Amino acid sequence: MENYQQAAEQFWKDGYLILENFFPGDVMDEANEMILQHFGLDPKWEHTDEFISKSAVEVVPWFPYREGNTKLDTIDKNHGMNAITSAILKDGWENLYCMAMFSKQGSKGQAWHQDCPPENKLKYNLNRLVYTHDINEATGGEIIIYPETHKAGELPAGVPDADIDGQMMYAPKKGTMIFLHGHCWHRVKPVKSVYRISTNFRAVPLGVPEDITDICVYRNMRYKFSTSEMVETRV
Ligand SMILES: O=C(O)CCC(=O)C(=O)O
Ligand SMILES: [Fe+2]
Repeated sequence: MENYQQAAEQFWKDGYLILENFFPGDVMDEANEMILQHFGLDPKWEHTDEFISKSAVEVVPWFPYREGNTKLDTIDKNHGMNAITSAILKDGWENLYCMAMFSKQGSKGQAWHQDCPPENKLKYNLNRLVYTHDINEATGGEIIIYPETHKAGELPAGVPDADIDGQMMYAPKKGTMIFLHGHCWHRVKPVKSVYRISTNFRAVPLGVPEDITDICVYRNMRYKFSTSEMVETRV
């Protein structure tokens, strides 16, 4: 997309922006293969059993750069992706981390959440999600987003993965890129295919602390990943 300004306006209106065919197929295939080799088809859960059962989140994260693996640089340094990021985060931004996510067949996906607490509107993460393989009705694992909720405050308490009127469902194809505000309510549908991979090149506006995504807001709790504890129960 040449018109970065228009892209940024769309993002700030909706809380997200979906760009299809953003990355070439061969770049996606190579990235997907590399990530799949890391995980295999049956990786161990990273999180505690309590978290998995309570949160209705079944996803295993991997941070390749923390291991000195720079094989995703073609994506990380993509000019268009970073130019749109600069248009969205006008006052400057920096990379937070790159996180590949794996969900195995039959897993629940991810329940409704906000990636970080919404109380301070200036403190948030920007998800830059890249899909390295097709997601469709057969594979499951669609992403559901509730438009404009980056301005709506806290995700209401309730059933963790129940439909909410007004939600929008998307099945990103290989090469799709989604910019998504961390306060915007979102979830991932259960996975029917052999695996589901997505990769998040997370960024933050300048001045946002690097532990911004440590506490995640679900409909039934707030969870702190660094200490593996439920810091709030919600009813
Ligand atoms: O994998 C996806 O489609 C969304 C993952 C997600 O919720 C996130 O990275 O914050
Ligand atoms: Fe998320």
